[in-house]
Amino acid sequence: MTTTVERPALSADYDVLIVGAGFAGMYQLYRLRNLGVRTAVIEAGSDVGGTWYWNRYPGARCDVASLEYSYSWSKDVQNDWVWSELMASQPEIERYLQYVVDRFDLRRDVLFNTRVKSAHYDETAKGWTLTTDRGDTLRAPFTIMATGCLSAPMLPNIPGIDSFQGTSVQTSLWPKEGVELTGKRVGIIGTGSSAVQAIPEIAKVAGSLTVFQRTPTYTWPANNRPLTDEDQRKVRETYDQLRETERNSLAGIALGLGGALYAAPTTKIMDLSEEERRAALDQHGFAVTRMFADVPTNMEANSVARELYGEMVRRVVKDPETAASLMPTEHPIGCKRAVIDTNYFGTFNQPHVSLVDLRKDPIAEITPGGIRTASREHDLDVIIYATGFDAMTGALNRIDIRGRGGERLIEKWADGPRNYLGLMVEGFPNLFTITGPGSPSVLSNMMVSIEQHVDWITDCLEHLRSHGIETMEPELEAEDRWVDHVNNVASGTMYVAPSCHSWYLGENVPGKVRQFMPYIGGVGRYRQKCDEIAANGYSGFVLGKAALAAV
Ligand code: NA7
Repeated sequence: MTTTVERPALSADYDVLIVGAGFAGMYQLYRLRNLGVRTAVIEAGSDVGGTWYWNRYPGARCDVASLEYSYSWSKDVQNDWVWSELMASQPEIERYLQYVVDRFDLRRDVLFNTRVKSAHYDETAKGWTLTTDRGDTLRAPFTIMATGCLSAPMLPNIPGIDSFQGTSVQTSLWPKEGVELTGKRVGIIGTGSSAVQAIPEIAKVAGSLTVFQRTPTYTWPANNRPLTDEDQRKVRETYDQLRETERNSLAGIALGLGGALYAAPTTKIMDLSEEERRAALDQHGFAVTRMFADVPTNMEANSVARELYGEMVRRVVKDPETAASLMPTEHPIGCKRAVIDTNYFGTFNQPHVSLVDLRKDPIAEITPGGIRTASREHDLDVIIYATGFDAMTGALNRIDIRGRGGERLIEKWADGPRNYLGLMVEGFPNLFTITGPGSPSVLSNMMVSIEQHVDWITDCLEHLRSHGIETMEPELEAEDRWVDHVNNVASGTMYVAPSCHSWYLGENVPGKVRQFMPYIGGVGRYRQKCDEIAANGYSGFVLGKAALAAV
């Protein structure tokens, strides 16, 4: 159920402002309301959902099992909500959040259809002033950015992009009313996760589908399926234990319901003979390239896995030229975020689906009638841009955020994001970032990381209140140490291999400095560090008036 809400009247007395009404913003609101903290949430969309509000393209689906990609903080919700599939689709996830929000009456504190334009720290008032595109000015001592990691959509800079006379649409800004694709000549630019999910679904209805691919993608079968009563019963019996395992795990995932995709490998591909590798390929298909411990760490093992992957692509895709184009050759397995799919490669066997390999035949321009590549014009009715996001920092940098002395966050982060624990930035007191760069965030089950951050921030705010502390920000040294630590744990992994270019490294955004942004140390280890720091009286942070005056 989606309830239309009146815009709540603004107050002059907020304690905390939250930006974003996705899963993070809604749980944060719930926690703060229970503490009696006066809170408003500002949200650009017309309803809750965040990522799951904006990304409603055909085939949009979560890649973590629904029984795990769900709130753990309400036993009632956990017991009452029944997921229909192993991995939930966007409509189901959106319905779930709406159900939670209705159940706890959370909408009444949200200003929908309102985008935050600026957030400035006022040193005299010791608080934040936010302005919006609706002309609002809101003030509060604390601001929490729940703005998401993949929420600043990117449009490519292609000549003629505005000249197209047909329908142009971005997967990340898919209209609620849908897009008419039936029988149409559809072109899609991009082959990242969004496109890989959308392509098989669009092919079911489009008259023709042309995929414009710059970089081929490693993708693994999702093996999605309806959840059985037995699945549900098993998980419900041990839910508490399961959630605890998630919290102390590497990626916030405990069940491994996705099969080999989520199992922690122990054996090494380099220990297998050629015959054994082939046998494994015959038995497990694409999954074989995710089943060995040395593939993510050893380039030779990675090359072996890539050969097997190529063999699988050739087995599925009938046209040899298309198969060759679909096989990633330039980057190792494990460099980019793992994509999962349902019949992605098989879709290219359909006669009305074609692939344009932009490495051989680059886009020259968008024309009124379609897309012109170096070799020819492709006439289209619809162009879909599945061209990604300015990840992790984009949503923050698109707001004019200024801290002490008017310092701009975008300038502080000109050489890459710097913060402490991914939670707070030196020079920007009383500003929290949920799942910010430098935290496990996109390398984990987001729900686990969101809950951990919200709980930590809420405990922190309680601590500040009960100790009469007005301001909090990281020490510069603590921030520097954390940034070094984040970089050190990533070094030596495929994520930062010289041949790897990914949105984790910010390399999809022109001018963005190459820096591995998420924390790869694991959610369990990270939680432990955050808890230790809190238990030590928030070591590494400067607390209170007197200390700040000396900064
Ligand atoms: P991604 O994974 O960043 O994919 C974007 C795709 O768009 C990728 O294939 C890009 O190719 C392509 N792209 C971007 N600009 C262009 C231009 N100018 N020409 C051609 N192709 C272009 O974004 P997604 O939305 O698919 O997925 C993001 C995350 O969301 C995903 O990892 C999940 O966590 C959920 P490139 O690789 O840059 O050559």
